[in-house]
Parts: sequence; structure tokens; C-alpha cells
Amino acid sequence: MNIKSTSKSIKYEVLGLVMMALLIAEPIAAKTVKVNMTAKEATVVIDNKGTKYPAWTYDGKIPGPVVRVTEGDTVDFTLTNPKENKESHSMDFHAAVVDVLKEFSEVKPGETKKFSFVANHPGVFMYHCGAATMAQHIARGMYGIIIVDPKEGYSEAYPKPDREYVLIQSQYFPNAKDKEAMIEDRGWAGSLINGKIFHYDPVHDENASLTLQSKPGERVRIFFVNANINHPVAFHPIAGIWDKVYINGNPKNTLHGIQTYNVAVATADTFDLVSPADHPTNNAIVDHTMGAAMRGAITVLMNMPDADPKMGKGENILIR
Ligand SMILES: [Cu+2]
Repeated sequence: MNIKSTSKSIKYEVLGLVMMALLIAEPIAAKTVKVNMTAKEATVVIDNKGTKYPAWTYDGKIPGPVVRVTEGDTVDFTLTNPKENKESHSMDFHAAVVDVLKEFSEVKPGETKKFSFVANHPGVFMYHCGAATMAQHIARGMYGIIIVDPKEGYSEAYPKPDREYVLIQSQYFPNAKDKEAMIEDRGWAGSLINGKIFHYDPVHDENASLTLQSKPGERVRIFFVNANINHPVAFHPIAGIWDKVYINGNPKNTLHGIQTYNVAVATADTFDLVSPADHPTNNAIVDHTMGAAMRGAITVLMNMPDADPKMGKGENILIR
């Protein structure tokens, strides 16, 4: 090989490296995500033994559907309030910077409303109905989560998890009509986790059939929303330590080695838990506020070799 051809091949190599670097650095193109929800005043089951409750919901379920976008995306949202409903409803995305009197205004039965916003902040956010009386609309089930994945993707600070789970806690008021009681914090009988008392806790509820699952040593990421009316949540993984807590789910706000993290009302945070890799273990993920734990806010996470390979992945992050 002569000098000329060597320098030519080096040039091509350099060009190739530059092109590769450009491809890697290319940010994910922002997209428009259409989200449609229907307000449904529907009967739902709020525990593992089948107790029915006259709920108000998005799409017939408590919580409403998981919305997931990437930082920079535009969310094109449509809320339909069917004419069969008795109440006005609305949508308040905590991930949106808009006008409370415009985008978040009430939609009467028989009407449909559309609005858009750009999800400019990465993290996890509550959404909820803000129609009057707001406490009642949230207590009766109109809330959910919007996850805004960071546009940078995963990094050393925000490692790719092996499993992801959504947990949303709320207060259960059996008297669905007594909105004063909801505001004044009287008569709440249960803590709902993803819409059910002791949803994933066969230890405290013989009717419970579900648990969260992972394999030993996996990084389990929990997107947690406090949808309570009046109570903060002392979020703690019994027999574990939060490896990382991302305040508001934003990787720029990372804490390390946290035992219990206080989650304010109407906020959301992201929690990473890593179990011992060399043997099976269990965690009980609780609201360590005992009055809430014993009313239903306990979730069992089983870290075992034969964990269901589909749980905590793809669409299976909010287990119903
Ligand atoms: Cu509502």
C-alpha cells in the first residue's frame, strides 16, 4: 500500500466516524401524539372481593389510561363527555403549561373539547379532572399518569430499567356523594393502589391474586403518583432502599440511597429498586403512614427467578 492510498483510506475512516457520531447525536424527532379519552360515569370494582362503587372515570377505569410521550412531543388531546353523563368533566395535565380557564375548562355532557400542549419537561406527572367539586371528581376516580420520557434517553444517571411499574395511590370514600367529607378528610375507608384496596397484596388480603414481579438483581423502576385528596405518602420499600429517587421523575433531580420519600399530594416521583442478585427476595412497597398502609396501601414485589417475563414491560406497566 502506498502513502497516497493509505491517506485516502484514513480519510474514509474519519468520514465514517464523523457520520456515525452525527447519527448517534441526532436527537429523537419530536412527534405529535393523539390522546383521546371519554369521561364515563360507571360502576367499578374497588377491591379484590368485588365491592362495587359508583365511579367517575376516564375510559371506564380507575386510574385512567397511561399516557406516555417523549420530551418535546406535542400532545393533541380530546375529551368527550357523552350526553348520558350527569356531570361536567375536564382534564388537567400537570405536564402542560397552558391556561387554566381555557384548556382546562369544564366540558358539559354532550360536548367534546380539544387542546394541545408541548411536553417540555421530562418526568412523571399526574393528570386529573378539575371540574367542581374537584375533590369529589378525583376521589371518585378521575386521575392518571402521564410519563414524559427524557429526550436524551437512558444514561449513567438514568440507567435503563429491567422492569417498569406504575403505582397510583388514592383515597376511597364509600359515601361517593359526600363531597364535604372528602374535602374535610372525614370517613375515608381505604387506600386504593391502581384503583383497588390491597390490589397486589395477598399477605393482607386473601382475595388478592396479583403481585408485582421481577428477577433477582433487576432494576425495577416505579412511577408513583399520589392522587390522595389530603394526605402525603411516605413511600418506602420494606426490606429495600430506593437506589435512586428521581424527584418529579426528572433525571436532573436524582437522589441516592433513600429509605422513605415523602410524596406530596398531586405530585409524582420515580423510584428505582434493585434487589439482591444471588437469591430470591420480596419487598413490600408501602405508604409507611400506617393509617394508609393498613387501609390498603401495600404492594408486594416478588423478586424471583421465574418472574413473569411480560410483567413490567411494554404495555404491561400498569397491572389491572
Ligand atoms: Cu370529572
